[in-house]
Amino acid sequence: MLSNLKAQPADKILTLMAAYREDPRPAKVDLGVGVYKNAEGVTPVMRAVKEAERRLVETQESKSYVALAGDPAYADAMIGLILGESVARDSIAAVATPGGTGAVRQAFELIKIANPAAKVHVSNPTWPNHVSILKYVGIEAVPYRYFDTETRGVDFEGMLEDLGKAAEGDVVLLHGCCHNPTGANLNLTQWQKVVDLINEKKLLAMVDIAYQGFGDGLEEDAQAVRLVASSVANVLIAGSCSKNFGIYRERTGILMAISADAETPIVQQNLNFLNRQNYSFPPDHGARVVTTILTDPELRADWAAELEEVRLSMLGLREQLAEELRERSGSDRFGFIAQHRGMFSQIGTTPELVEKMRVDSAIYMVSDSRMNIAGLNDKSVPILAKAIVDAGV
Ligand code: PLP
Ligand code: TYF
Repeated sequence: MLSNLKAQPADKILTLMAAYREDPRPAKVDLGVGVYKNAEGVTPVMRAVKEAERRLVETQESKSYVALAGDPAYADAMIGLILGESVARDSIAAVATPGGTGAVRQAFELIKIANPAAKVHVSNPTWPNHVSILKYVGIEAVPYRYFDTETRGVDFEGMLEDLGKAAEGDVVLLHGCCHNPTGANLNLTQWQKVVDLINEKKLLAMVDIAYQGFGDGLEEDAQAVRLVASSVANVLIAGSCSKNFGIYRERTGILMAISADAETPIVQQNLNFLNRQNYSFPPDHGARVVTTILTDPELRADWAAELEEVRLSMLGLREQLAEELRERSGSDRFGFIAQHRGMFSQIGTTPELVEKMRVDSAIYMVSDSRMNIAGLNDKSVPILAKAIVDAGV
């Protein structure tokens, strides 16, 4: 029976990660998968995470099951981090999930239960997993215009025009900050216009926030999701701790649901049900580490300080690369790299030129021309700038 199986489509980001590993060239530059790396190319365990884990090892008395929704203290801490005081706690249903991906998956499943006819409108482009999970769950993904390949900013008029065609009850999937893969983001005035449209058309807003603290700062990056959460009737939020706590492999995420027209306990019960159907109790270790950090003022301050260093290092690399490209190309056409925020920038070139940079200069960028800024350092910035200009981007 298993002989019926056919090969499944591969993830282009993970495929690239494998190709990079196999490349013997010593000067190779990995700008593929979205993992933070410091100047030495290391993805460090954050100081506060180490300390929280040490405390956990010393004090944890049991590894028994916790609860289907995960530890309530984790939900409280994450709601505080993402939503601040923007929404009353008792109107939020929340469950711990295996990573932000687990939250995305269950959000789609909740949508399928609540409204099987709903379509999910996704930015063009978006994180490839959004599209593939939607397909797998059996929900139609409808792309809306987002990235302007001329300006490398947001095609905001196109976005509004496309979202204006959504039907009542449809879902608009938005990246809370640090858009993946483009790096181009809406400003708050634009967010307000999107919120107005969502309300006017009676749509559900789904916000995926996986990079809080990587853009303009922890609070700044949460402004959009807080605006949506406090002004749209039906909101789903998929949060991830993988990047901002650097705990990728611990699989730590959260799904929140806020509804003005449903009873929170019923929504909560559905979220718990989905956890039970999919994997029963969610992973606890990463969630407990995060809770320990967020609820201890000293650890929290240390974590926020280290995260700020990470953010500023990526901003510095953006500025350095934009400047290097300005000098080498003799034009300002790469200025957008310093305007983009988060881990990624899509430079907006063809898969052929991306491939050329890989073959000629051992530069590994995703075929859609997305590069992970954190994969750079002082030495590789000039190499990349030269490769970009030599390739004729
Ligand atoms: N959503 C987006 C847009 C992402 O880029 C990621 C990537 O890591 C995630 C969600 C979820 O990541 P994870 O499942 O590792 O927490
Ligand atoms: O976009 C990225 O690179 C990260 C990591 O299937 C990632 O979000 C990439 C692909 C994938 C899961 C995570």
